Amino acid sequence: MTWSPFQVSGNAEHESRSFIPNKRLLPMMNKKICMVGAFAVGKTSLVKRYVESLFSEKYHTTIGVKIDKKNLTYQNKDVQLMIWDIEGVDIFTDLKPSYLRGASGILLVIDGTRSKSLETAKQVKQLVDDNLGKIPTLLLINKSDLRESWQFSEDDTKSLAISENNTFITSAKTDQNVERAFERITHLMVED
Ligand SMILES: Nc1nc2c(ncn2[C@@H]2O[C@H](COP(=O)(O)OP(=O)(O)OP(=O)(O)O)[C@@H](O)[C@H]2O)c(=O)[nH]1
Ligand SMILES: [Mg+2]
Repeated sequence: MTWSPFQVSGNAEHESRSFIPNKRLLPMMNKKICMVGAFAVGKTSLVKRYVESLFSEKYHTTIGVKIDKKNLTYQNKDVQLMIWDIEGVDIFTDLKPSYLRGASGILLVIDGTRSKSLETAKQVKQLVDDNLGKIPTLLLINKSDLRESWQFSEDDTKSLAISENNTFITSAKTDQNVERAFERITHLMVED
């Protein structure tokens, strides 16, 4: 078994039932993560996979924002992730800067099967940079299970200026790299 600094302890609701006040020496850290990108790239599916270990082929577009919580322990620090799953950008919907307020980390999601989602990601990244400055940001190239239908290569994503260390090829369907991506953003946010 490989060593990991993480211990995942389920979602906040489950955690609160077994909470023992005296056990905690340090206050819990709260970190807000925003899932952003074009519509239908898989933002909701990635959160559902990470928080509930579930996947569905059905598409229910997100209206506004949905917030999920996940508790974990990172290097003996209790961390509560507040995951803001924000409605996708399309011709009718821009990313609302107010949703970004207070974020400590960004997961920018694109869909490998739709090159338009990369174009949208460039605009979204610009808006995030303008509003939040430099904060930990990962690029998730999602739907790796459909790789034969991908419309662009990893090289094409270089214009987003997100390093290789912070780029993950994911699949909410097969669970590829989903946990690793959330662990990486947690590491960056806690060490920040
Ligand atoms: N094959 C495959 N399908 C996926 C994957 N992730 C999401 N999907 C599908 O893509 C569609 C859209 O997924 P959502 O998670 O709702 O996408 P979203 O980005 O939250 O969409 P909006 O809320 O409209 O912005 C759904 O039909 C999902 O089942 C994946 O990794 N692989
Ligand atoms: Mg959604």
